[in-house]
Amino acid sequence: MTRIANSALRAKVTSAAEAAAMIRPGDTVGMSGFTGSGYPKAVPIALAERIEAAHAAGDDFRVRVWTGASTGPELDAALAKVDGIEFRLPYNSDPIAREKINSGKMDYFDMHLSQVAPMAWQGFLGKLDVALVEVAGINPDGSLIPSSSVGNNKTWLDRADKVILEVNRWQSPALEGIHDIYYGTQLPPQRVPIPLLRADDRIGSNYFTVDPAKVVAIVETDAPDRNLPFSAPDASANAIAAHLMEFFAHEVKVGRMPVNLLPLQSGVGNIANAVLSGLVDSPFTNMTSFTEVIQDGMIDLLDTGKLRMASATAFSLSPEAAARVNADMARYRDKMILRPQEISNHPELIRRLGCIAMNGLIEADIYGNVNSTHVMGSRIQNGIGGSGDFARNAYVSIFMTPSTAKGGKISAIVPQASHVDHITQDVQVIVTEQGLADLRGLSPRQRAQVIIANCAHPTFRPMLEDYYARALKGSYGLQSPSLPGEALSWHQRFIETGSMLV
Ligand code: 0RQ
Repeated sequence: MTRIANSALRAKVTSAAEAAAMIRPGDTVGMSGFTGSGYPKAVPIALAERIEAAHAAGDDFRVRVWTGASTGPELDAALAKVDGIEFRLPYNSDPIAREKINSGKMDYFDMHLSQVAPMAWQGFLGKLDVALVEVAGINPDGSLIPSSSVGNNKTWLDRADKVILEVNRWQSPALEGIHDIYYGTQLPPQRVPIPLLRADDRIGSNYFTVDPAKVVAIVETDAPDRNLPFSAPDASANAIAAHLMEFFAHEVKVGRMPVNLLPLQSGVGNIANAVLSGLVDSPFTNMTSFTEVIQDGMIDLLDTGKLRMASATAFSLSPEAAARVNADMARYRDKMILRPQEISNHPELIRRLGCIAMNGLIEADIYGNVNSTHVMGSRIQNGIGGSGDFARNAYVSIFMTPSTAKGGKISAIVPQASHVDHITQDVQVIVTEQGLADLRGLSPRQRAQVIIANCAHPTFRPMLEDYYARALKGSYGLQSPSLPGEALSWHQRFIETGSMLV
């Protein structure tokens, strides 16, 4: 049965190939999709086929792609494989697109996720030609039932000249009512406070509105969201989770956090998911989350009743968890809210609610500068995503990582970060399987001692101690002692020998 209840819009149903034919070379296309959910699944593949045929005929055909965050293989991989993406923002985790970016074939603008919609409205990103958005259904009045992610869809639908919709029957009809689409954002000088005081407040509508005259094509699909499964927590992830549970208990004991903690934000990746699993066995109850993605671990927490509600912009579920949640959406719907990412990640709201931010890192230096994005300072892994939105504005900003990477050849704690996403002021706690460094109120020299002692792997700790001792003697200044000629030599050694070890 069709999910398009508006007859005028139903008349616009067409094939994916015909819809893709409406996208021109050089167009900027705002696509739905956030961490493998709610992305269009048919038109990008048809567009990739068109691009491949154009390239075979010797024609240049590439598009500029804006999304919410990462998407699925039918979008990023399909288009990247045929060299169809000229420019991409604001976040990518697809391996094929990553390879194109790192080989210089694709331009990538890695942005704070909360800033994408405002910058689009401010006109800083250029013109948006087409919105290509997956929805779960269309109401008789033409309003749209959002899908399993909200992302920047409201902004794409409002800003684009043309709109192409994919109506996906695979999405649970019970998604209707889970969304909270806030239409009150303004540009300065008209901007007003956002009236959200608690993580579970609803301040908007269940639906998107769209000008029906802009809708040029509608494609019906029946295809699952495709997220990668999480790996089961290993000993290292469990140790990190245990250190954090101890930290939370201590914060409650000394009166710096309430017994049900504060709204949790949990980043992408296996470690973040493992920490959520750690909270399942914790004494904390009646928790809330104000975050950007709902992962498997958060579903487990909701199932135990320890988490009362989760606010986010998207699901980021393994295939098993997605099937489980989809089958029972009517029950989960009352405990979840999906918002536009400019609201889920809004600095004003994160600061007001006092979120506990927990994000992954690639490397941290001995002063607590964090690199979340660039391996060896130059090769993009994913992007900053929402980590900056949360880290700078959180009540307490926590970063976590195993102390080594690539089978122990790389230390996650280094003399100097090879790229900095989060400056020391935005990093209050670092935790590895070795231990936790509480950096609040510490000077750079005090931070260095705690980070080396508590977080570094025993193999690399003496090397860091040796570097720091020599920096204390030979540094140009002693606020943050450093030896510039040596500080990045660990990275250079890895590039040359495949290991940071001497
Ligand atoms: O590489 O996939 O080739 O094995 O990085 O690392 O250990 O699986 O860790 O899944 O927790 O991801 C920072 C990438 C951590 C993530 C990062 C290599 C490692 C592996 C993944 P392989 P792990 P996680 C809001 C929050 C930025 C965005 C963010 C991230 C791969 O947390 O993208 O926080 N964060 N968003 O081997 C070389 C090192 C390394 C390293 C790890 N020091 N050197 N390689 N790796 N450390 C949510 C959103 O924004 C949507």
